[in-house]
Amino acid sequence: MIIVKLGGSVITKKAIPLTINRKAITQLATTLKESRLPLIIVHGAGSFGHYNAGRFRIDSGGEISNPEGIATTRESMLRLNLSLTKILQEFGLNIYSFPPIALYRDGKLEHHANKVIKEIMRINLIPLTYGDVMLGQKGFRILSGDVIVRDLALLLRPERIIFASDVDGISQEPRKKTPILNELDQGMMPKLSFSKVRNDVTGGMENKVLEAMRIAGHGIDVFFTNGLKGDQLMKALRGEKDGGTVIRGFNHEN
Ligand code: IP8
Repeated sequence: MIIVKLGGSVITKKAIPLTINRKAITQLATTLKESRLPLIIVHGAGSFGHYNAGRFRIDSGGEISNPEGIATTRESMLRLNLSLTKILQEFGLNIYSFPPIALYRDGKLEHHANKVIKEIMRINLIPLTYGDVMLGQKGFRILSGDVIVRDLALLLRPERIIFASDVDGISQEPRKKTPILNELDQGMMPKLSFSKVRNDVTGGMENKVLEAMRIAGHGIDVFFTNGLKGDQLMKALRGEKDGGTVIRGFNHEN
């Protein structure tokens, strides 16, 4: 099983509020279908959820109590999820979509998520969930798709994780356009710099890399790949060379 995070930077037009990137989703759908791999898909918020969360000054920092902000952000995530589900379905990917609240209780991924996901996959359906505004241990919070990916990875122990965004991988200094790293390890973390992202309430690439390091610490390989480039994404899905930047799993526990 492989967990794929489809970043908002791929599936939406970042600069245009509430607009999907149909061309990119179509391309993604083709590659995912061709891969014939058992997938779990998590998607991000892009110019839907991040746009509305920004508008209502909601961020991932703490409890959110603005009902209009919650309702509007959530509605935009449902819209994005439906558009994505429809296109993936048109390409023959049989999606079973659900909000993350179906798997969480008190802000923690429930053990029963294991059974739910495995039952969905047993009959070749593809589980699809997404970053959302969700009831946590104390009130509503933004739950990033990256955190869902980490939680699912630790529970389900997939073969590998793919973070697909609009860049080819991780570079040491993106502002200076230094080359993409083939591999990244813990020791290199302090040397990395991240460019500031506008309209992102969950921490952008920096947060993704931190979550990825945590996942890799459980012995699972994590790839950062370009979801806009079919060949690169396919290599990452297959765990091959040139699939972007890889963080190799360490401290194998099994
Ligand atoms: O784009 C954020 O999810 P992410 C979810 O995966 C919302 O970090 C609602 C902004």
